[in-house]
Amino acid sequence: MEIKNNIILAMDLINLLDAYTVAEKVSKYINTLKIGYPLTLAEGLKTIEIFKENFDFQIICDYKVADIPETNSKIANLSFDAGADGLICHGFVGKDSVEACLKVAENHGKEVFLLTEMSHPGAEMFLQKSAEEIAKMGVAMGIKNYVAPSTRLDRLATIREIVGKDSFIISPGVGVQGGKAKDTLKYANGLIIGRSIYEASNPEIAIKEIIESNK
Ligand code: OMP
Repeated sequence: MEIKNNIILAMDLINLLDAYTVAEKVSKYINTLKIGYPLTLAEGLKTIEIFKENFDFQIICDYKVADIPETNSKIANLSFDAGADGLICHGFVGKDSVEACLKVAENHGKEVFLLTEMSHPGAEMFLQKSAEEIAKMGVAMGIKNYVAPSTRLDRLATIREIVGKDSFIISPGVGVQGGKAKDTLKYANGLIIGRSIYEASNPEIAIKEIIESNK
């Protein structure tokens, strides 16, 4: 996936009009939106089509899919049928559940992003202990795309080492959660950024500043 200016906007506003207004302000600078539960539960799967058709954005659906294989397949089919170009899936549920997402993605000619370790403090309690194994499982399964945290660069570096230089890592946590854009891009191919952009008084200036700071 080609990510313009290495920025994926996490569109976690819960009102379509507000989200649309932000998208209009930043669409010159980016080509990828991440849509998750907040906007989907508030406004429905139709939001995917709206952003694809009106802006030509690629859409990564962040449903952190984490269920039994049968249910994962249904979620993946609904996401890709709605127009998703990528889908974020949890790895801790194990190989069969991830395989289910992968199979549906392949049938649609779309992509799975495997979530290894999360960016928030609570990830240290349980998920961090399995993150390296999750990344290794992804490699063994032939997965090319990963999500790993910008808030712990040592962990991001370790995950990069495991998945290899040719894999594609997108990294959340830049901005409000404390991660730094330029440092993160030493290890990641793309930054997932939400509030620092959509809550800014001027999202266009905010995104331009992030782009400048990456140089
Ligand atoms: P901000 O913290 O507002 O920049 O948003 C970060 C976005 O990345 C949100 O949509 C989170 O749900 C998402 N995210 C994380 O913050 N941490 C993770 O470990 C994984 C994700 C994700 O999968 O996108």
